[in-house]
Amino acid sequence: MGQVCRTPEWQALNEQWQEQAGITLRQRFTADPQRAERYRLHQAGILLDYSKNRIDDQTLALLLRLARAVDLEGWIERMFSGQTINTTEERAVLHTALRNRTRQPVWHNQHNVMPQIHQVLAQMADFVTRVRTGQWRGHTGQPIHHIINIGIGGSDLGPRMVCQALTPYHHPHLQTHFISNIDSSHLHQTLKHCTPANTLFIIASKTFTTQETLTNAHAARHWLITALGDETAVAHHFVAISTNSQRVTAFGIDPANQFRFWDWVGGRYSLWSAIGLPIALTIGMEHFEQLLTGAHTMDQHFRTAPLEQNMPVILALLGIWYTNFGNATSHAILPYDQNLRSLPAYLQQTDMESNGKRVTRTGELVEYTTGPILWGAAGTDGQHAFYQLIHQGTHLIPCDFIIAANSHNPLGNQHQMLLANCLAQSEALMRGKNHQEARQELEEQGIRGAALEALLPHKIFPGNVPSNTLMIDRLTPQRLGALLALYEHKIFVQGIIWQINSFDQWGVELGKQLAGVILPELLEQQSHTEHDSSTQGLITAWHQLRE
Ligand code: G6Q
Repeated sequence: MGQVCRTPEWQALNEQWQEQAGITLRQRFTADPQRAERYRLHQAGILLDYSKNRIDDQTLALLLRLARAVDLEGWIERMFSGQTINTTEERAVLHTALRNRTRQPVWHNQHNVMPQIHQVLAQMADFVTRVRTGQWRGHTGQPIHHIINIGIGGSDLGPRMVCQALTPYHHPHLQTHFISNIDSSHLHQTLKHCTPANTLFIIASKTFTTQETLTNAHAARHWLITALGDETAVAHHFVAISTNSQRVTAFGIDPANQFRFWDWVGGRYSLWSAIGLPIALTIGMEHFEQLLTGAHTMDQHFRTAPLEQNMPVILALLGIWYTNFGNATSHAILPYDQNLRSLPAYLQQTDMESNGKRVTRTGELVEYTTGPILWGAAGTDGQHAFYQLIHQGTHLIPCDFIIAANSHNPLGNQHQMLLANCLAQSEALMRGKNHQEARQELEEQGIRGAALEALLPHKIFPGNVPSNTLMIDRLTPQRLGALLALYEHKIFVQGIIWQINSFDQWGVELGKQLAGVILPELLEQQSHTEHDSSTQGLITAWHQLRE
């Protein structure tokens, strides 16, 4: 079909943006008292209010036409049915099979993948029970109290964020830690809190070749053996999650302690697989399965709902509207929930690694903007930090507000205060404060004349900042599963519209190659090769500074 920006559907949206530019959100709400009811969806326990967006029925219809022009419905089916849609790695994309809670088979190369998924889930369930009940003993016969996941990127961010999000479900006697950084401070500062006899290491790596993970794993192994004085201790304190069992065995981990997953699970989509083992250990297998169920409910909705009523599709199209027609370059994720404070970092990887691409699936340079910069923080903290720029800066930043109706830890009126802040912010961003309102406010404060005129421009808020609000009843494993699947599918839809492959990550591979070139020079195992003067200068400076 050529580049999507050359289609009549794209052109029509361009014109629509220009025509609608003068209509503010405030005007839209005044003109239509039913607006909130019309632009609202409720699925998988998530209420999405998308009425505070710069849209009307015609804009939505045009966006949906664009989605149909790129055959979105066909691509959804291609993903769910295991076709090789990750073409640069020649892989299917089947993370949805990992949370398939039906008896329906899922085919990959004429082979039903469900039996192997169930087999690993059963292996996880058995292991989780043994660790959580204290039946699994360390080398010296003591139960496990510390679980340390060693992994990075997709083998770290998902489980780390989910464990934090589901803090109220934690086992009382198990503490879970995550080590990802090659910086030895990460390992050192974590091990300081752990006793070797009570510590279980999970080495999580799809490829089992990642420098950071393997280096930290070897250091952890050394720490354990030094403390317990016996190499055979490894069998009681190390398990691995990988697609590469040969390398895991070579590391010295007993095949009985290996948990498998498959190349059709992308790293950043892998928390639903055995990579979720630290989650299951921390919150229990039953809760882990509820997480899968929540995601599955969203999967079914995404696969079967008409595009007009399809929550991931609507969120994706709104993003396209601002990125490609409104020139927005970033998108803020604002959870009003302390336990979701790592959600922005997690979604940063899911979204930016998936859609941070500059060529189409067929290798042409794209002639339009693709994935936005995702960022954000827990809402109330953000209000005292960066919200200023969203309210009165010069960038258009669409926002997602996320809030649970009920707290796991109610205290006085604090949850109502949290909710009030969340709702007030999205309302203020939508309405703004116009010239007249700002003037009146200053007059009411007794400010007059030149002082008023000087202050007035600073007190005006343009408003018209678009936002979505996602509300759930409570942050349970099931709701979290649905929320994460919602964002995964949103990203997929945007990738299809941008005609890119959302499932490869060649940019990550580059980093993996480059570090290996300079290291031997720092270790002085190899004489210096040619570098640019900056890199060379920094290497020389390091040699001078090192103690
Ligand atoms: C995710 C990426 C990347 C990956 C890490 C860790 O989609 O591929 O973040 O997860 O580089 O890779 P391993 O799991 O192979 O160690």
